[in-house]
Amino acid sequence: MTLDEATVEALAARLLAAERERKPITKITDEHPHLDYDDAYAIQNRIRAHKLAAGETIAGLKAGLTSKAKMKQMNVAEPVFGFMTDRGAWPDGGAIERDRYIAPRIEAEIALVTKRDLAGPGCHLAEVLAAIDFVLPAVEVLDSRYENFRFDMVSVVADNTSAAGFVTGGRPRRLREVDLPTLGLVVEKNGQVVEVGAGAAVLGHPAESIVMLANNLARRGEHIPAGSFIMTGGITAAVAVDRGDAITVRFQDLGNLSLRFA
Ligand code: OOG
Ligand code: MG
Repeated sequence: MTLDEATVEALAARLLAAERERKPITKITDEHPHLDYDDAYAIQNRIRAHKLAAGETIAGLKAGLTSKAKMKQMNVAEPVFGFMTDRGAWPDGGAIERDRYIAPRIEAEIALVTKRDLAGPGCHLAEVLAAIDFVLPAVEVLDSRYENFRFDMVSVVADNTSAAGFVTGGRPRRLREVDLPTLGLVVEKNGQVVEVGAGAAVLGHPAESIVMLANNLARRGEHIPAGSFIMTGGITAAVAVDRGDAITVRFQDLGNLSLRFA
């Protein structure tokens, strides 16, 4: 930890204002080059506290930068963790307000819902598999509060990993009904296929994201409560979207999700 409490609060306020006013800022490591993960998660926690105080509720947890496609696109090398609130929940088949965002992108993910508490340290894959209640498809809406999505690992953690919204629904399945590593998906934008992928792109098995999340939370004195909705990370590179764009993601075994930006 390199920052004092007042600086953590000031940086959280700056990111919240960027989100609210849709005015992107430069990455915070330009000004604080020695910022570490503890600082970054402390800023993210302050953002969470402000959102909860404003009446938003936690809708789920997320892992990001868990696939090579995403790490390459964003030029960073390690998974990051964040949260979603109810304000970002958009209905399947509905219209998303483009003007809520600065420069939205979408990405296809496999989401999992847990039925038991999961706590690190030492959380492992078998424990996570035993705790999964069901599997469902998800599309995440990303929006960086940094200009042109230009950030590094700690800056993006402070910015709640670019979390901005999500769509879920489709055809939920029990874990035994699907094979997550070979589960395929096709991302279409305005009727054209723009990305294809399969679950194994995410750490070999999307449930590994939850292992890492549980162990990461343990370092911060937190755990994954039973009943959590967790997005395991973009399988393919994220796709830029603008007003008028329609997205459909076809998931093997999990149905389709569609959204349009209006
Ligand atoms: C950071 C968030 C990454 C994912 O699924 O990889 C993420 C970003 O790419 O802006 O959510
Ligand atoms: Mg994501």
